[in-house]
Amino acid sequence: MNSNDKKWTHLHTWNEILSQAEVWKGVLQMLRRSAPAERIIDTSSDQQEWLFVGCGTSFYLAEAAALSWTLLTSLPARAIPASEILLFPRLLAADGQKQAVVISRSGRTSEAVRAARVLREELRIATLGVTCAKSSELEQICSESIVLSAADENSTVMTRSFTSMLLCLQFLGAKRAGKLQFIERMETMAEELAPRVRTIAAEVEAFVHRTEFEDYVFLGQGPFHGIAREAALKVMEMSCSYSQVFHTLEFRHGPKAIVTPATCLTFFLSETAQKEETEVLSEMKELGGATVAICNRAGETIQQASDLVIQMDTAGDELALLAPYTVPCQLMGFFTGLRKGLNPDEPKNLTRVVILD
Ligand code: F1P
Repeated sequence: MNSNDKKWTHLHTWNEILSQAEVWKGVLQMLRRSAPAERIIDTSSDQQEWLFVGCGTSFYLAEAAALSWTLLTSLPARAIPASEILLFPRLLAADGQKQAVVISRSGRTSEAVRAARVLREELRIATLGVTCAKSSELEQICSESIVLSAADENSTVMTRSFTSMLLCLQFLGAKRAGKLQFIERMETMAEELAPRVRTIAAEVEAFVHRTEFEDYVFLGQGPFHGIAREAALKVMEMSCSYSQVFHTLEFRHGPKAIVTPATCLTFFLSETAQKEETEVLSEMKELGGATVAICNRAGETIQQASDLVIQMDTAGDELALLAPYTVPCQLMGFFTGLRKGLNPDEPKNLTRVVILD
């Protein structure tokens, strides 16, 4: 039975997940001509600390973007939830120059908009808005904004908006660092992944239908930790399943106590630390957990220790793997939600935008 006969092909979330690689290609082409992107790079100085700000999925995006930024530019960067800026503004020590990036698909999330206003108007910090919505409050407040309207979604949960805004920030970091080869590698990755997304979807769908789990753990180091946090949120939002996140090697220090055959452990394997991360993967398999390895290319050890292996098999730089690594877990949340009789387009308890009084 092909996917056209399946009952979910009309869902916004399904079509938005499937469209990602094509949207990435368009976003990267647009950024090559983006005047705001040029201005931000030209006006930022070398002494700045970069603050990446968001809520929910957009905060986990901020985490992946901040570590990507430092690895690309060698500049200090950190991610902070918008709420922390509002509740504990003294966390933003006054010392040193800062540049802020506020991320919000809708550009309307109350905490994100309020944080942008505090940053720009009270703390006098230059603030870039990154959003998918046209003419938003965020865009009106920020000194510069990049609007990725092609990545916007009808769905409540964020999928292609997450990966596209992440690629946008990695593009800016590479541009800031003069690493134009990295931009070409992102473009190559998007070209190579476009024909593979449906295959990955079929692999994840089959895995979800042959297994059933009580809880989920997502493990990643370095910039992959932000991806692990987003993966956990996708599974929580779309399937109402209990998910936890740890730095991969941290899982040995106590949390592994929870491992049973009903625990699904997903490993986001970096290139830098793949040996050490794969050792944890093998140990958790020996403990009896169910294991999923998301990697670029899987050697024999990874294959033997995994119940499911999703390989990207792309020539891209390690940081170019962050966006495609997110796709299998968007699909894990999607298919697990369907199997539990839920509708990923209408996630329980959630609204598309959190607006506070
Ligand atoms: C942020 C967010 C999403 C979440 C839900 C509610 O939205 O928290 O991460 O999945 O849709 O809104 P935004 O600020 O990026 O528009």
